[in-house]
Amino acid sequence: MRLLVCASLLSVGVLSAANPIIPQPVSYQEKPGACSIQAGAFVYAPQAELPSYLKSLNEATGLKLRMAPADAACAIQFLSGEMRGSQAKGQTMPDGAYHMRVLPKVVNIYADSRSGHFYGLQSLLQILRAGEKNKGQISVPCAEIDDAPRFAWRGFMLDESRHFSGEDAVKCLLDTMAYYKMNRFHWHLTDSPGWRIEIKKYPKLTSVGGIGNQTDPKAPAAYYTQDQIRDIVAYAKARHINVIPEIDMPGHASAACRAYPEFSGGGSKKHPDFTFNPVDPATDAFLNDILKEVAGLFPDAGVIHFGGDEVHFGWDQWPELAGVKKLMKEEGLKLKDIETRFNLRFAKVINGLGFKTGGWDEIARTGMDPKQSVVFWWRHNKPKELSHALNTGYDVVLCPRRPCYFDFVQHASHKSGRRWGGFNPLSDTYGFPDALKLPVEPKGTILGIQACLWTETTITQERRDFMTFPRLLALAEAAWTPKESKDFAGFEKRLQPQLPELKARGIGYYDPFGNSPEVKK
Ligand code: TNX
Repeated sequence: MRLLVCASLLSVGVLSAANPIIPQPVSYQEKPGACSIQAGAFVYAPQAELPSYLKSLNEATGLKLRMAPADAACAIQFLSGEMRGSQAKGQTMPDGAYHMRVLPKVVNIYADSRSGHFYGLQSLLQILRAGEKNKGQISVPCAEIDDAPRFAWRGFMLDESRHFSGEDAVKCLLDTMAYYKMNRFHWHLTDSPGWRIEIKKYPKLTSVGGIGNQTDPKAPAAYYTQDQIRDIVAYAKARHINVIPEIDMPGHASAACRAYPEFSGGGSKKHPDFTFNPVDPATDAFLNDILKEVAGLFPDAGVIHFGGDEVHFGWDQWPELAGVKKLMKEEGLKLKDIETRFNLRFAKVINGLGFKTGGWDEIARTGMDPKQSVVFWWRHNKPKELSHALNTGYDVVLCPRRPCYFDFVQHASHKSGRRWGGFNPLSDTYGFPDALKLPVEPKGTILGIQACLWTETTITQERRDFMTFPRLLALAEAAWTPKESKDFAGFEKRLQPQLPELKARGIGYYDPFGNSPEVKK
């Protein structure tokens, strides 16, 4: 069905260029001639990868490709970088990089990393899907492709607290991210409306804290069990995606405080019980226990994100807490200092568990150890916070509300979703971060870019898809493709045939080329 749709698009000439790949490779050179892959042809790949590669290739082509017996002539080969010949010059190809030659009789994919072969495979899947299908074979144009990622961090954040997506939707998302070479899934698992991760030591976090969401405070408890979390982390890992958990503190904590009121630091009128108690040893012990379980569930995450955002929304009652009162009086501390002390303590806890501490850009002002932290710059209206973080030596993930927040509307006619002096059309997401002004010699590194789907206004999966796609493909290309190879008009051309593919995978989207009605809820 999927292939038929692509083939019919080809025949009406929508695909004007031979290169169908998203994200756009560093270089794609079409060569004379074509390569035909026959049904039942052989594939060579490192043994550990072969079964999953064959599965993906056969799902995409229906050609029943097979494992190659020794010395058989193969139609598709995954080889080491040095085998690409004289240009290799004994140099190891960097992580994620691959080189592909589509020759008349064989497709060779060279890489020196597992991720490089995996990304070469994704490109080949897209090439084959766009190829001409004819009587048990698929014909594709000969080509030479050189490719490597622009940024190491190509991320997407999903807010599961405001509205819960669930296991199937997350796996579908991971499949799609991998297909477009994205590699970081930032999982916002806790926030005020609901706590979504099982913690064995504190079962009420999910049995009580898991109840409710942004639109229905009585919605039945929804959360991931630890088995489900492990399963999803492994699923992501098989697709070269690293899952970064976020446990938001000391703000955005109402769900946890509903379950265990003894650890609440109070809130404000608008945000009741918004904070954890920032000065109570029992609350510290509670959060320590939680982080320890989280660390065990995400052994390869590298980063545990502890939020740290918008605490002032809900610290109105802090001065009434005995411990805070004392510190304010005896040491002259302000609420901001109390918050900073809390952050420094928990950054150390996370580092002690063997992870870097991730936090929203507020944390760059707390004096946390730059070598042990990752700052997520989100306040697009505060470019100084970005410069400050980079000049102080923090590594930064760029995810400014504009143009990276997918809860913002994407078309002028759309009514549902955020705007803030504008909105986030496809072209803005695509163009990011090329026009961003950056410090000249920053001490810290820009790790990459990330889109964030906050789900206050996305009640259904249909609407979450509508807000995510096809902007995620634009983000994927912005994160992968070097500035010099980016071209929005070319992207739009390559995007068109991807839309029916998304549909065939059961994924909804906003159609920027047609008149798709807005999905409002
Ligand atoms: C700000 S981004 C938040 C989120 C909201 C989002 C809505 C951030 C660190 N905090 O809690 O969901 O805006 O756009």
